[in-house]
Amino acid sequence: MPCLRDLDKANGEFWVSNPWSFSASGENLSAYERNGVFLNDRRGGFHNISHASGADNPGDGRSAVSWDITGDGMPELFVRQAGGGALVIYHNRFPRAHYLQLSLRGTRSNSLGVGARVECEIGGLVIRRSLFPVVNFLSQSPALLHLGLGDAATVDRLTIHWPSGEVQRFEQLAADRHLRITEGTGQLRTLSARSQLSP
Ligand SMILES: [Ca+2]
Repeated sequence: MPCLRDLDKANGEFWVSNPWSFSASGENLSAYERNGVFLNDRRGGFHNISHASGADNPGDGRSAVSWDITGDGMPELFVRQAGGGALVIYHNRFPRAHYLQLSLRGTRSNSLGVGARVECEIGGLVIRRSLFPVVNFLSQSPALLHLGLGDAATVDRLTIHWPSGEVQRFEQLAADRHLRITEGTGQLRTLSARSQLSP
């Protein structure tokens, strides 16, 4: 397909007939703008930790999702870039914190519990999450919740508000495991626990 007009190369315009060849041709839609990573300071603000994270590469980032593939309770970051190229996986090397992973199994609600609201109480702090698997360009996170608990090794109270309207509560749950909770049964099943062998 031909270029429709003259290019203003002085202002950075360029043309490629096949956008999927960007990485091979060395072109970049975002003018090599570096990816950004921001850390929630829990006081309503964010710290720019892009450089310190190591994830500030200049690729044409199009999607970012996370999941813990090393089994240590610390989610990895997956970044996919336009024009093909490598799927970049950033290993999470932040200091270890306690966590709880939740899989929901609906009976009256949908089978994966999508749309459920979860409240997790630890030491007077309430963490609120909704189960909506993150969907980016050609990517999606698992239909699970990952709750970072900081220094708390126990969850004081966990409340599940199912899409059906049912509410379940659990008290004094040990952290650092992946739980499956089934709607309406009060059933908790530990699917996995933090691996002692993972780096
Ligand atoms: Ca990990």
